[in-house]
Amino acid sequence: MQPQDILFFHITAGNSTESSDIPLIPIGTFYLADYLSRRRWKCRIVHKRLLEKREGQGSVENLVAAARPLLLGIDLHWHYQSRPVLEFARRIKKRFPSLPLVLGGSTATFFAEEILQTSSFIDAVVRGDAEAPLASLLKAVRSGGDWGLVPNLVWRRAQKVICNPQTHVYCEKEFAQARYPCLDLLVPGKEAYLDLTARAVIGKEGRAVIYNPTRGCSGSCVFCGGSRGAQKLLYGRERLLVADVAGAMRTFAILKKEGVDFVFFPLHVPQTERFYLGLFQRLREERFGLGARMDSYHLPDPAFIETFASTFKKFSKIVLSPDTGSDHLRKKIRTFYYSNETLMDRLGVFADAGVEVDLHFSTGFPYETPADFEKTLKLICVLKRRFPVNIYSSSILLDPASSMYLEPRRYGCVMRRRDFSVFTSRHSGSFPWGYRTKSFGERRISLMNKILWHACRDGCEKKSPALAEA
Ligand code: B12
Ligand code: SF4
Repeated sequence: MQPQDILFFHITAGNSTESSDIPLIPIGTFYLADYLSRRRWKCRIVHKRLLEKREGQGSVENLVAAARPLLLGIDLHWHYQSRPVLEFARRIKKRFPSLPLVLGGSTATFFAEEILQTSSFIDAVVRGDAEAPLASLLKAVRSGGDWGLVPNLVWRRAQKVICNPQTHVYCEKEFAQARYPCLDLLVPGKEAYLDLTARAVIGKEGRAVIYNPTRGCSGSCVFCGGSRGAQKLLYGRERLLVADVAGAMRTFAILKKEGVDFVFFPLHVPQTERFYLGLFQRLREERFGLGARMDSYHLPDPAFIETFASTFKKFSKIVLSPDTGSDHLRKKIRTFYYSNETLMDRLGVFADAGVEVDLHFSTGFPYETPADFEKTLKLICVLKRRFPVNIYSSSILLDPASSMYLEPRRYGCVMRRRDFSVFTSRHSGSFPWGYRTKSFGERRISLMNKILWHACRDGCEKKSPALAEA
């Protein structure tokens, strides 16, 4: 490895491609690497697990020693990574004591001061968007300049934690100039990462990439750490940024060159539908012939579904998250409401258009009662009988910065603890919920998750062993 100015490291929470093991690098890390490269800073993005799998124990230390970077950046975006990220940072600091370590991402942002207070081996955290702050920090490290002038930085001077003002917020102009994704910067190489992404988002081999044309969200789902309120708190973002189609086509030209055959798009909010319709038209005109998966938090309308079907290859899919089978509860806990009846009508449209659908349900929501949980199980049963859909359960683990985390009492919830140790403790794996609701304690929520998992797999065909236990 040639000398580098900054190495970005991604640390997974486990070894599988399950989303809770955080196999994927935040897409923002690619934007950071692109931003810095265009300003002539040399950087690489290292996927630690893939590197060690290919080159064995000690390869990380060898790589850092060869690259001799000015700075080492570690993403701590998903709270599930908290413990492994801290363990990794401690290990690197021990071996390279004079190398400054900087963290960033949603979770690091939320707990920035606490991380600096409790982990002496971390030198700084960048809060929120990190493009300009990292460029400014690199300059300060290289010239021995004052870290006090770096925007968004939380750092330590003589044992004291200092929070510089959070003045940098990513803007439309920067978005329009970005060249995403910079796959050539990946270590141990893009092939392994494209394949890992395919396994994580479609569950099979391929060359897949995630493309998000937005920053921010206009929704306010109570359990979500990426909602409008969380965006304001963590990133200082006042509104949703949406890319333009011309900029997006620059990304798709890169994907074509790289032989990418599958793209994952988030479609959380309805405001992005217009952008996507424009993009799909260009992809059709230029005969891209891609497969696609799209995760949607609202219910796309019939015209959108038809357009999706005519743009992407067969077996492309849309993933919906009705979350609960109770209309009443759905209305209370999330934005972009639709009823069970509308959902079932729309599933007919999906089936007619030949678009595959995955549905995700969960439990342990504030306000949820045993009757609501029953409705979820019943709806799953009906859906499995009537529609050719795949149904999955996903646990809601309390996101820091979600409104449920910030104001538990407002939602009738009680938090076990509210500090960073909730996410770094040894027990966080076995009892990760960390809260109780008015109707359910942690054990009950854990049990309901098991029942839900069985219902999603077996429908009404089999009685869940967990249900018998209950
Ligand atoms: C698109 C998306 C996905 C995509 C793409 C993920 C990816 N690879 O980035 C998919 C569907 C794969 C996904 C999966 C998951 N996601 Co998701 N996802 C989102 C969503 C909708 C948008 C994120 C985004 O694109 N942001 C824009 C990019 C450009 O910003 P960024 O990546 O954050 O990067 C910026 C900063 O974080 C920082 N930064 C990033 N890296 C680094 C590194 C350093 C060193 C520094 C200093 C700074 C820094 O600077 C960047 C640029 O300014 C958000 C909700 C939201 N509206 O934000 C949820 C969200 C981020 N996901 C979440 C979760 C929980 C998950 C999953 C664990 C499971 C799940 N519920 O789906 C998995 C984990 C998958 C994995 N890592 O392997 C939570 C995170 C809560 C938390 N704090 O832990 C969120 C907030 C909401 C939610 N509940 O879904 N997700
Ligand atoms: S879950 Fe809701 S609040 Fe969170 S990103 Fe999706 S639409 Fe926005």
